[in-house]
Amino acid sequence: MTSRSTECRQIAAQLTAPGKGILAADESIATMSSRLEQAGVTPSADSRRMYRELLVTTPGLSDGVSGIIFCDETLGQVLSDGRPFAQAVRQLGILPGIKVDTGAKPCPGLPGETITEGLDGLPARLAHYAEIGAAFAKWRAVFTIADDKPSWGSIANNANALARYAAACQEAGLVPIVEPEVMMTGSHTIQRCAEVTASVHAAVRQQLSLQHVDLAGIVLKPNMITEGDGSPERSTPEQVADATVQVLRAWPAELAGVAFLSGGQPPERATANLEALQQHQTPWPLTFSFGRALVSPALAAWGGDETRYADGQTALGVHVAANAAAARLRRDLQSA
Ligand code: 5MM
Repeated sequence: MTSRSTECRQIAAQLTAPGKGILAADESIATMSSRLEQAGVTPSADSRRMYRELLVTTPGLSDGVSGIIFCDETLGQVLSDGRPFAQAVRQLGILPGIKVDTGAKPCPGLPGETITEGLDGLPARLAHYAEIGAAFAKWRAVFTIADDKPSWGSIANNANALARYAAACQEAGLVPIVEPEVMMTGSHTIQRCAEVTASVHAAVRQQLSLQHVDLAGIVLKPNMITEGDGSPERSTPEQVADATVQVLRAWPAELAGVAFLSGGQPPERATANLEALQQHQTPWPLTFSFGRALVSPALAAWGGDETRYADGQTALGVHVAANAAAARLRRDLQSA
């Protein structure tokens, strides 16, 4: 094993350490600007920087957060005290990560489906991010469920890109977070979500193997298995956990860990599902890599008002603590 593989394995284990999870604060400029605008904040490079500073300076953040995913803009910015974001979070004992895909773009030949781009020039970009302090990276592939979707073409294209990204990351000494997201959008059943997610994961596993990616040096970031957000059903946390673990069981034991995305679930539902997941014995740790389920309450509580800065941080702290407690349940159960 090379020293880079050993390093990747150590970082992946650190990211999924017991009782800790990942904060996804890597919204693209367009997404972040529109979320700030909805919260009443004028979007600009500085308001995005201020908002990310609010997040990373939340008291006690490192008690429940092992890593934070940033976007390129934030990694090039500094806190009010002049420290670059990567340096500031490392000083807290939190690993900085970087979203390296350049977004899900319409896929020629597959109307209504996307291919996540960003492979061109990736090794040079990864080397730069490693040099400025990043420890891990993230790439998100997006799959939408409809009667005829996702197509096999979309699954094959995106699985191949995810695996090529993962291999490039490990060569650069960065841990790849591999995120195949089957969207909650739609009126599909929980069974259909399970079938689609299982097919996507099978293709991703095959491509990771073809690209010689070391599974002990990656973190898988999947969706939980739920019905669509337009479905009249509402599965219980136990049903979600059962269905999710059943799909995940196809992953080998050497996988370093699983850190779920929240996918637009209300924060309390995402946390309840994470709690229920801990009741299952699995060979890999199960934790969170939530974006909206952690930051939406903080953004709403702050709203760009400096007198409510502490309210934003309190809201983030409360949600981090709840999810870290959920992720810690598993160890408590095992030692009981
Ligand atoms: C934070 O949002 C991430 C970036 O999204 P865009 O590039 O589309 O702006 C996103 O990849 C996020 O990390 C995952 O979707 C998980 O976030 P949620 O909110 O689903 O937990």
